[in-house]
Parts: sequence; structure tokens; C-alpha cells
Amino acid sequence: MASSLPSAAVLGARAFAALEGLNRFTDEPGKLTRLYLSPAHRQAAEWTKGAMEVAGLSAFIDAAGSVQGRREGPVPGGPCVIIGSHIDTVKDGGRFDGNLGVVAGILVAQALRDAGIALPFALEVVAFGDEENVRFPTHLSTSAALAGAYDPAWLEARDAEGVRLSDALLAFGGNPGGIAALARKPGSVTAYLELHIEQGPVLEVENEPVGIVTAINAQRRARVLVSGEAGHAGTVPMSLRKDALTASAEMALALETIAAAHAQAVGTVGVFQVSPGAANVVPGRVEFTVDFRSPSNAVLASMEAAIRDRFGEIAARRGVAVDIAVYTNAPAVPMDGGLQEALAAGVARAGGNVAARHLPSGAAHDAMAMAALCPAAMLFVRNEKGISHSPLENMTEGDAGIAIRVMLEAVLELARRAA
Ligand code: HGY
Ligand code: MN
Ligand code: MN
Repeated sequence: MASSLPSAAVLGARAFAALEGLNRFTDEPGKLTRLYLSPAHRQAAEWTKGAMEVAGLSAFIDAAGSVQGRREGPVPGGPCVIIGSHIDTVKDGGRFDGNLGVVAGILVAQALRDAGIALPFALEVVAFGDEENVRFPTHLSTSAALAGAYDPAWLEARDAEGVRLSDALLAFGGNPGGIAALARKPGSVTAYLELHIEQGPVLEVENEPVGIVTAINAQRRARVLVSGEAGHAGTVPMSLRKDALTASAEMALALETIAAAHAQAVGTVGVFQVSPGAANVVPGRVEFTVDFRSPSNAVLASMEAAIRDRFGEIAARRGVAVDIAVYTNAPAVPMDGGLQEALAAGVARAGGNVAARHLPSGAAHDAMAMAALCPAAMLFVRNEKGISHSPLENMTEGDAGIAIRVMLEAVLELARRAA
């Protein structure tokens, strides 16, 4: 059976060629920016649907904007294994984050079809559309839709231009009223597998091409609004100011100190909007985001308490008001042990002296949402210096091929177990 399957080198070349096609679609020429429900997302979804069909999957773009492809198993409508990831990106993002995992799923399906290998279950590939949650204050909304955990309040969420998610979804060609029906029945999905770049330095430092994810860190995100008093930059004495920017800056540094005080925790202020935003006006209002994460839910809870404490103290001392609105609260998610073993078997069968290195994920992934529906596991692949969420994100074709071959072998391992 293995001899009729493409080599890692062939799979790597195919993956890079496919990514070339998929990554033509961007909302910012010269950069890779493909936010949820944007015109580029629609084009990328259409391209993905076509690529799935070429690989022998029957495919469609679903009500929430994800692309679903399926190759039936022996029982029409029977249980399936899903290989998934996302095709939305951050602003000015990298070519591999999410996109590689979707292309990998398509190539695995194509290789099995070409080799005439029948599986004892249906095989699905899903390209989720809202994993980055950059445009709207949501959390893994399109994979949550499949897992039956879609929050209807997300439909009222607004982007930076004030566009409602439901309106953007209708304009995209989606159907807000059809999202609830996307929820899969418990037991209908026997496994979810995701291939993703590590977005961290461990595999490169340890000179390993792939790694098996043990758990995905807990994550919380909040919008912080600091309200002070706008004033004339030339006339308001320093002692009388209620400067929203300097207060927010002190809060950002306080977050940094709180995160640094907890091993393996991280804290980031990624968006910082100052108004009115004129050189000769003391800023009256600042809105910024806080993203903090840890392997431990308990640590995250104590970090949130410390953040509320410190931000409140800074606001009181500076005479400004502060409002902290948490909109994401995702506990840590362990990856399924049995599927981790299937991935380890895939690593062993894929050949080469590749070790089955296990490691946690600091980044969030659709696997977090899918784990609420079915056993979920992730395979990491080495990427250059672990750089991600950046146009400098890079990896080798060889590593992509090894990782996709491991995924292929892991699916065959699941088939052997199910037979
Ligand atoms: O933010 C994250 O961890 C993921 O890349 N969306
Ligand atoms: Mn990702
Ligand atoms: Mn990402």
C-alpha cells in the first residue's frame, strides 16, 4: 500500500504549488491579509472548493463561510475523520499559518484517491474561515459552528468599520440562519486532525521536522476602554491632566510585568487606538486589546484578577475611567491521547529518523473548538525561527512533505484501528 503513495518530496512540492495558488488571494496587494468574510476570503474559499473537487471530494461553502469537502465511506452519511485548519489570516500575515493545514488535508485525500485506497470511514477536509478572530471579536466561530458551540451573539459583533458580522456574512454569500444546522451530531465525527506550523522555536532548536501537540494553552482576550479628558496640549498643566494615553501606556506595561511574573504565561497589547489622535490634543480616549495566555486555567484566572487590580489602581491615580470587557475566555484543551499515538505511529511509518517530539501549543487553533465535539489532535511542523503572524513566516518544502506524509500515515493508522 505504501508504495503507491506519493513520497514526502512529491507531497512537499505539491503543497508549495497549491499554496502559491491559494495565496494569490489577499485584500492588501503585496501583503497577505485575508480577513473573515472579506472579498479575498471568498475568492480563497472558491479556490479551495475547486481544489477539493479535483482531489475527489464533494465540496461546498457552508452557511458560516467555511469550505467543507467529503469523500464518502462505506456507509453513506456515516462517521467521518476530519482534517482541517483555516484559510483566514491576520493582517500582513504568513503564507503557511492555517493555509498549509488545509492544503495538507486536500493532498492526503488526493493521495488516497489516486492510490485507490478505500477507508472504513468517510474522510472530510474543512477550511475554516474565522480562526484568527482579527476582524470580529469572536472566538474560533466557524469551527465552533461545526462543534455545536456557535454563540448567536457573534452575529451582532461589529468590525472596526461598524459592519455587523451577520451583514458581512450575507454579503459574502453565507446564511446566518443556517449556522445552527451546521452542528455535527455527537459520534458523527470520530477524529479531528490538524497540521499546523509550530509558530514557535522548539522544533527548529531541537532539529526535529515535526512534533505532536499535547495541549493547547488557555487564552483570554479583552477590549479595554480608557476614558480621560481631551485638552489643549499647550495649555493644560501636567498636574491637571486626565491623559487616557499615558494611563493606557502604564496599563500595557503593567500587563507585561504580570505576564512575566508567571512561567510560560504571555500577555500582549496588539491593538491601541488613540482618539482624537491629533498632535496638539491631550488624548481623551484610548481603546486597546489585551490577549493573555497560559498552560494553566488557574494562572490565567489569577492574571485576570491582577490585571483588573492594577488597571483600576492606575485609573484611580490618574483620574481616568477604565472598562475591561473580556470577550474570549478559552480554557486549556488537552489533545486526545489515542490520536497522539496515531500521529506517533504515522511518524514512525513515514520513515526517516524522525522522532515523535511532544510539545504544548501557545497558539490557539480550530482544534480547540473541535475538541468539544470529538477527539482532536495536532501535528506541528517546524517553521523558520518560529516566526509567524508576519510576512517573514517561512518553512521548507521538505518539512512540509514529511509532515503531510505523517498525516497520511496517521489516517491509515486510524483506518487499521477501525477495520
Ligand atoms: O491567536 C492565535 O493564537 C491564533 O493564531 N489565532
Ligand atoms: Mn493558525
Ligand atoms: Mn494565526
